[in-house]
Amino acid sequence: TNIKSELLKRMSAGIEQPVSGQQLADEYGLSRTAIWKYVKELEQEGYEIGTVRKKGYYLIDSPDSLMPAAVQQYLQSQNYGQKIEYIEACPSTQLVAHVEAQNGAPDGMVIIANEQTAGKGRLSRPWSSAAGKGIWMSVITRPKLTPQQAPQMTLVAAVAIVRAIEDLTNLTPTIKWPNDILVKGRKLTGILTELQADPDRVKAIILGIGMNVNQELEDFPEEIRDIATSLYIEQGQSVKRAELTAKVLNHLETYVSLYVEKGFAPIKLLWESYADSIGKRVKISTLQDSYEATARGISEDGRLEVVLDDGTVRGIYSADIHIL
Ligand code: BTX
Repeated sequence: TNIKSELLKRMSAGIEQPVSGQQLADEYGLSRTAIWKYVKELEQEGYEIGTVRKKGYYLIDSPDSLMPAAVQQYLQSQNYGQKIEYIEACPSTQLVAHVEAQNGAPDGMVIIANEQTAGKGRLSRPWSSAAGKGIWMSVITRPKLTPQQAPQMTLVAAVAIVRAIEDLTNLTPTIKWPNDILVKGRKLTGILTELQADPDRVKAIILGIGMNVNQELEDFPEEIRDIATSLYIEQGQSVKRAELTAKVLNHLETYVSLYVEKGFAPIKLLWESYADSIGKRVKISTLQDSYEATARGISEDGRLEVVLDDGTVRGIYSADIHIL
């Protein structure tokens, strides 16, 4: 995989700078035939590869693949994404990630599926995860945090995802507390944060990230067509999922370390700069009740602060927010 992602990275320089199989073989202590086999594997995965006689290989076209090498060629991270388990289809990557985490998966290991047949949101709501159209992944993280600090990881992830979208598109997404990333008020991405912990120590935080990338409206189930959107719908142009995945992982690693080292304050600032509900009238629905208030900001520990009509301030740990 390592060599495949290196090959992809180098071959993307195009026909002007073909990659010499001999040189790569020498660098990695392999035979030229071994390199050639990797090239054949990539062709089988849908890559179109050209050869210049006596010079080497170059990339003509790449599929919209999420296979490990496709993602890893764009990584700049230490740990995040350095180990990827790719699954063609599964019920939910969260379930796989929980088992992997229990079995000792390293910090930053990623489970990616091309399709989820039972993708889930919060409170066991369904998450539509069409084949080949989005990024459905679970990132296993092992930050040094207390269980009380875990919910803020949702906000850390939201900032990382917005930055990645800004890197690759001209869109300006907003964040709706706690876990939605919206474009023009429609849901582009959802985050599901799950925890494995002792009473005083986080063992693993599993960040489930669902991003709508190349769907057309008809790819969504009818009941969410007026609330959901994708990057393709918003900008009329498709995005290579592998590159976006890598950008999310690069930013995520940076912001998680920032959070662990400097606390929530720097994340809070970034988060608030993307937030769309601050200062607005909102309806708050929890499992117990539902009421209206004005959103004021987020607290030092990531709760949403709202001002009730009688002037009292309340900090909310978890709820669904509807902007009125
Ligand atoms: P949520 O509870 O905030 O959002 C779920 C709600 O969003 C659904 O009830 C539905 O109305 C709407 N919805 C469903 N599918 C989509 C979609 N594709 N786009 C926009 N809106 C939708 C959000 O929960 C958290 C989602 C996390 C998904 C990831 S994917 C990888 C990982 N595996 C897994 O099973 N879940 C996570």
